[in-house]
Amino acid sequence: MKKWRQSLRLLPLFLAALALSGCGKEGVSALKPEGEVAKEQASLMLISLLIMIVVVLVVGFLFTYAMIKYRKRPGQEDYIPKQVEGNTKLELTWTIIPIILLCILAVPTISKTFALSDNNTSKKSDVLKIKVTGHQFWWEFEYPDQKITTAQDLYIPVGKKVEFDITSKDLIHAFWVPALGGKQDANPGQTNHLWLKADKEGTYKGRCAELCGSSHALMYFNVKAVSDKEFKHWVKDMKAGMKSAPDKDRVLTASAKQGEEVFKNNCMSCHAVGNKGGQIGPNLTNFADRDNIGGFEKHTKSEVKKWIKDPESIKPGAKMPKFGKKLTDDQINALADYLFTLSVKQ
Ligand code: HEC
Ligand SMILES: [Cu+2]
Repeated sequence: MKKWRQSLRLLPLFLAALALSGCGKEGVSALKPEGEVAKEQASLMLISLLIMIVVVLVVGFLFTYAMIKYRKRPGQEDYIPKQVEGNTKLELTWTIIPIILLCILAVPTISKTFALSDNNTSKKSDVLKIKVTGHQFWWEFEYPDQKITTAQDLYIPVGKKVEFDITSKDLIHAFWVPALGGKQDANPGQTNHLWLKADKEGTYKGRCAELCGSSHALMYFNVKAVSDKEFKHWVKDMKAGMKSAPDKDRVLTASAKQGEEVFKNNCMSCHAVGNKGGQIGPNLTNFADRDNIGGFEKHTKSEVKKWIKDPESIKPGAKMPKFGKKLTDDQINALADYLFTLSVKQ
């Protein structure tokens, strides 16, 4: 019985460990840094954590010592230890020590805060510029020098400094890629700066870090860090895709062809494929190459059909109308077939 109770006491610890390991798995963890900025930020967290641990230990020790040493003992109920209020030495000690600790914290924190948000220190040819725009509830990525626009999946080359100019179309969002660093507010009518660098190839989850409405918690995006060669390839493919899509050189099945027509008539007011179409929704030029729908949902035809019929069944509050009543199942099947031809991979 006693043993059982003892193990029950470990339950909160076990649950906490489980929850934390869950964070890591999603790829949303600032404690597993994979780039220069995230590493610097993690080291700042470590410094403050170490200082706090030392303070807690010292104060805890003194507190316990005083409690035991000056506890009420039988026969000494009226004993009052020597009173030391106004002791200059003690007052100075516990004023100066925290000041020193705060200085140890402040110097690296302030200098790194400036260094990590400075976008204009490197040679222009050494950096990649990306304009990020937050929308309810998705992310738009523009590569001004490459003349590419995409959404949801952000491609960056490994080892290169990527400078972000961050803004918003509607209300305040915040751009955050925990494993690479951040975060930075995305405010309408204003541009904020942040740079990141990925050390390793891989896909890192990004997300919105500012409560912005019903699907704030689903405002994910994927950062795909690829080799420099692969990145150049992607830029070339994307540029070609931006120019020729939607109708050139694409061999489509009958169903995808029908889907293309339905798309032109119903969707292009909001969605661009290539550089033709509206800018209200995500650019879909490379939709078939994405990892997710809406940044988080499984990227399958059946999910896309569900999305077209009723986007809010997947992402509550999504600013895309339902097409479940307007279009027939046949048309929606055709649309899904068409959307899955939208790849720039050669
Ligand atoms: C009124 C504008 C509007 C119209 C019309 C519209 N959409 Fe959308 N669509 C959006 C917005 C906004 C989003 C982003 C929603 C989000 O993720 O929060 C979106 C997202 C999508 C996505 C997910 C993209 C991604 O990469 O995650 C797909 C696929 C899509 N729309 C397909 C369509 C199709 C097919 C049609 C036509 C039947 C259509 N849309 C019509 C506004 C529109
Ligand atoms: Cu947001």
